[in-house]
Amino acid sequence: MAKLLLAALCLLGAGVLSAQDENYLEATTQPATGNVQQGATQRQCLSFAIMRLSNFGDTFQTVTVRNNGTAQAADFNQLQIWFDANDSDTYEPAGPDQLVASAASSAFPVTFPAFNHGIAAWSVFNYFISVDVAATATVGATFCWR
Ligand SMILES: [Ca+2]
Repeated sequence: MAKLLLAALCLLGAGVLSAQDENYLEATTQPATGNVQQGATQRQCLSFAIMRLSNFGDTFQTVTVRNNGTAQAADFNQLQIWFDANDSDTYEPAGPDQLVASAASSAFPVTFPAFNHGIAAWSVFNYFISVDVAATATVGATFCWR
């Protein structure tokens, strides 16, 4: 009976491996702490990667951003998601990195409107999130992204 159970577990394990179809969020990172001028646009504030473990592609469709700092909706105009199109791990909004979606300012957490960005099979796609700081942002307000 023990041998039969072991064989059954091995088959179950093989089945799980062959049916692998998952996405993983790799560690998020923030730029070094520093000051940002009022009215600054497209300032990188967060980066993350999605690792796709599957023989099939998938579609990335939403992001929700939280702020553990003191900045409020009036302190920024919009957030944007950028795809690291040249896989350089460097934020290059002037090109070749590509704008994926924009979210207008609102109270945190900010959820981006639905978008569709294809992720290839067996890949790691890097993304950046940028902020447009309001010209009238509160001096001393902080962004601490999650
Ligand atoms: Ca890049």
